[in-house]
Amino acid sequence: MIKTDVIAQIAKELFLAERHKTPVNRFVDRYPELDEALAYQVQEELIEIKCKEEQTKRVGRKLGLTSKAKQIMMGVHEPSYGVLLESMQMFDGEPISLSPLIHAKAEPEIAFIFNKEVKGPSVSVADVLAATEFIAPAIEIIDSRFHGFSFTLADAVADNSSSARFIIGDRFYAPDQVDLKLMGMVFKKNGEVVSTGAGAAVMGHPARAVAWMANRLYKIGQSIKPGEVVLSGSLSGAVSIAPGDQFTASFDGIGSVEAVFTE
Ligand code: OOG
Ligand code: MG
Repeated sequence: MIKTDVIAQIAKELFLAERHKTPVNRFVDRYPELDEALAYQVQEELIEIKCKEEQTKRVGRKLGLTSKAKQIMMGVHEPSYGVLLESMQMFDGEPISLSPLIHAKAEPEIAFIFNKEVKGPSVSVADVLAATEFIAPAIEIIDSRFHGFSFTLADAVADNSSSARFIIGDRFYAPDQVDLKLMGMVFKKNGEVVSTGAGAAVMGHPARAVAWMANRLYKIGQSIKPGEVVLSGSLSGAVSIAPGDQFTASFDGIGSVEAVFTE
């Protein structure tokens, strides 16, 4: 099969897997040519389809697999990134329906909101912070379109890094108000602590993950744009969700964000 056909085929299958809530098998076995570079092209195609079919638009990006906890959990050794769409955004405390999702999991994350462009090739932690207008607590809801969350890095990249929904806390903070590296985090499910962590769990500093992505985006002629939001990746392992569950991610100095789930 020629490359453009492979890209179109995988993107279509992933789109339909999400729409019909029918998970698929990983693609690397069927398409050995699916490497990371090709997978990012599939992701672009998938986002194009979703924007058109769901009448939505891009609002930012997400990092994935930036913490050791997540890399060990998923058996990969490198981060990934994906696109956040307006249709994925939910509000703090707003009930989130699980019915469109296959096997959703929740992750505590730190969100960055930019008011300047962040463009590679040599973006540093300081550059990211200088372009950040606000940071805020966030919860990401991931949902792999692969059976049992079983995938290689390339598969997950094609699947837009398992993006499904995200919630950003209502209160925004200037990035210099806190030490993002040392910032403590407590993640609770139904009032019980399910994980704890610090900002440094994300590649030593959450802004380092964002810098990594900006430098990767540069290689394909892209950048983080002013106004975009970036989720810097989970500080701990992802936690399964059932209807009725309530999650709170609390961060030292920037408050908390809540996610509640219904059928
Ligand atoms: C990939 C996405 C991981 C994170 O924050 O690490 C991710 C996955 O584990 O399905 O969003
Ligand atoms: Mg995440």
